[in-house]
Amino acid sequence: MSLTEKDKAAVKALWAKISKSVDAIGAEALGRMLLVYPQTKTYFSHWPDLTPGSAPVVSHGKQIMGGVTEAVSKIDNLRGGLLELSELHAFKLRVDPSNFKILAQTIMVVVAAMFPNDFTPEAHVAFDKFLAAVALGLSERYR
Ligand code: HNI
Repeated sequence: MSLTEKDKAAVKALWAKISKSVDAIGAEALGRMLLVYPQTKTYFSHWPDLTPGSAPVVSHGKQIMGGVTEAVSKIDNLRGGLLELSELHAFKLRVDPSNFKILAQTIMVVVAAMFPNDFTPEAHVAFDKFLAAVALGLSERYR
């Protein structure tokens, strides 16, 4: 299920339209992840407030989307390009990789809700494949 050149072009085109809003997308997607899939809260129990819109959720949402932005720039080599982040999540943070799919899903929901006109079926399928490839890249160091 690797990304075709067409998929890559569609992801970059979508990104050009939404990238100015990545901080808001990240905050909303992370807030939704913690609310809708409360099992994910276990990794953030050291934060004072895990509710959507709280300061740590907003600031960490930015960080996560910084990682996704980096992934867009490394779209030709996601398995090699995300090794450091993978290492961090695998060995330091010990995040179960199944959670990457959960966050991918909430990111897509938020992009669809915020950018209904840009989130065409073609953009959707390409972005879904891209986020699955990011999840795979982030899982690389677990094996
Ligand atoms: Ni994730 C820290 C990127 C998914 C739990 N994460 C980061 C950082 C980046 C990042 C960047 C900051 C790194 C640093 O400090 O150097 N995370 C990403 C990306 C994805 C992702 C790109 C998926 C698209 N992380 C997840 C998921 C979980 C997660 C799904 C758990 C459910 N991440 C964490 C935790 C931290 C973290 C926990 C440390 C946060 C803190 O403040 O302690």
